[in-house]
Amino acid sequence: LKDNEENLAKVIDEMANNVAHNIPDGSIIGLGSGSTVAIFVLKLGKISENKEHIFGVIPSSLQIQIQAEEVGLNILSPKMIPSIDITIDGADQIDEKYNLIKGGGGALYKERVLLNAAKKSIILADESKYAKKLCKSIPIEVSFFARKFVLEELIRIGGKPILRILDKDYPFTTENGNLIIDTDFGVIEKPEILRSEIVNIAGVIDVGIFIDEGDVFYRANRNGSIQVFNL
Ligand code: A5P
Repeated sequence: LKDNEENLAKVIDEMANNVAHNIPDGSIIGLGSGSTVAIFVLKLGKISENKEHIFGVIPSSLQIQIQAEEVGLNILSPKMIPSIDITIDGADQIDEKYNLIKGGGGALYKERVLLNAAKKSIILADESKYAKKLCKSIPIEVSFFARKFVLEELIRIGGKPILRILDKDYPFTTENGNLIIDTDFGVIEKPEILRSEIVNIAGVIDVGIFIDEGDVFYRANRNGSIQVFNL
């Protein structure tokens, strides 16, 4: 099993490297969050080391901003968001229609903004993320004020909501100062409809179901292959 995981890690590394090398010089890049994007950031840092290649990046979280700063990337202000050329992001799950579950790290709100603003969005994931249908818990960002109301509404529409809690019972808070309610809906047959049902609950800031957000999907496989799906 360990060999298997090491193998997959190598393929993810290669995928991130390929994507980084294909980013045009001078691009303004939106950065999602998570471990896969962190590997991409490392590769981008390597490329820009020789100073011949300049990239500006706009991170979706402190997690990825710290990584980007470490490798010397040029961090741009959010006022540059309308000029993003490419956003690179990961995902928690991808269904066969390329709908996504995102928000495992709680960065869904800013990730959605960066994905929407970009001229082109690229999603990087390994084979474990790909599924026929979405079935993981959906991260839902809610205000503290509305949390109990939203929790009850989520139960009413058929979900099993759990407030995201850290060690020692501290609530997880997003960078926007909100809470996350992870909600299990079992196998999701109609992600678009479920998404709009949840978004319409007062107090919901954002929902980790992403429809039509990616243009290109990369898939790193254990057998060493890398697949690219252009939508
Ligand atoms: C962050 O909030 C999520 O949307 C990430 O895209 C997701 O958790 C992917 O992270 P990994 O690349 O670590 O799986």
